[in-house]
Amino acid sequence: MTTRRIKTLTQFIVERQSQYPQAKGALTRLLNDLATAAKIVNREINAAGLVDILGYEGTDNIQGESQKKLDVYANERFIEALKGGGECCAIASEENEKIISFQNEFSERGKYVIAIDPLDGSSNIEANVSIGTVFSIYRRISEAGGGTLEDLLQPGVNLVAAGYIIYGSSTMLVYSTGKGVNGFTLDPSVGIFCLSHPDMRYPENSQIYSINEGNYIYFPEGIKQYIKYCQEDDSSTLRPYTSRYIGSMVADFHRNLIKGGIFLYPGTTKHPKGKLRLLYENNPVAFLAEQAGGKSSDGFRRTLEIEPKTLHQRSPLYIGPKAMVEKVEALMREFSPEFEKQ
Ligand code: AHM
Ligand code: MG
Repeated sequence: MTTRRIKTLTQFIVERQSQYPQAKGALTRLLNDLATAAKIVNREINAAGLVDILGYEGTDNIQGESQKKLDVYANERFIEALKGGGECCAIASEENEKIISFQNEFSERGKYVIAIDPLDGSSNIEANVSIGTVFSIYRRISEAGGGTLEDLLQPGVNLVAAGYIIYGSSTMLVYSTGKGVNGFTLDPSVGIFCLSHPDMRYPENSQIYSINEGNYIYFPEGIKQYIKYCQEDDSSTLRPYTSRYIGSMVADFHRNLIKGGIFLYPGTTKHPKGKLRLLYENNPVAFLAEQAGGKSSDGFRRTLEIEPKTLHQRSPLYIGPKAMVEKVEALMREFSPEFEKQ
């Protein structure tokens, strides 16, 4: 019987770091801080059915959406871990209107800032459906002290690393530092993330499309055309595609990365910029998609090149294998050019 050697997340990032003699281990520690918070959040999510933690917290987040207790809990755990870890000097979170700048004994040392959605897809919590945490890591551009808004309003092309944690039938941490995408599954018996999905790439033959078709009536004509395209019969291009939509962006993205598919959250006639937030939802997955051989776009522009103007700005998202995203872009240019200016 042969046994495969287990590689833990910590071993993996230390090994990677040793390839860069100038690296001082700050990013390694930062990723470890995120992994630690993820394990605590994971424990709470798993226990959510058992303890009285489900339900509305009673406060609204800055988007006017009701927060659930677990959103608040996850937000606190990630902030706490990052603040205590000392490598991060500011955080932008979906749950906080303004940035949280760390003015503490570490703020001189912290070289990085993080934009995070601590619990994405939270409307799925009560239904025991997969949810996630998604994060972007940038190098600070301000000189010293606590991080600033300017540090966080960087375009995705400046990302140093990005990733997500998916709390699903198993819990996984997937991340990239710009050298491919690697996935680690949490072994709950010992509380350690182990490398399970090395060098993740979109598969050759992709045939899934993921979109909330309930909003069809408000979609740009280009997207209506794309949905029609997905549903046509053409065996040479593996159509009709299969439709899959969880309603948790992290989980939809993760499934599509493994099985091959495009995720779409369009701008609509009611909300031309769509729903998802550029800094802590679109950019991190766009970074991962590109690292996995795919593409991400707002229909006209590469997601990572969009210049952020505000912390919580929204942007349409079309993300997946290159050919699929390019088909959407072609149809948007042909049928909905007015959305380029939105
Ligand atoms: P949230 O951050 O408030 O949880 O909202 C983001 C979520 C995404 O995970 C998901 O893709 C999308 O909202 C689903 O929206 P809709 O219900 O409009 O399809
Ligand atoms: Mg959220």
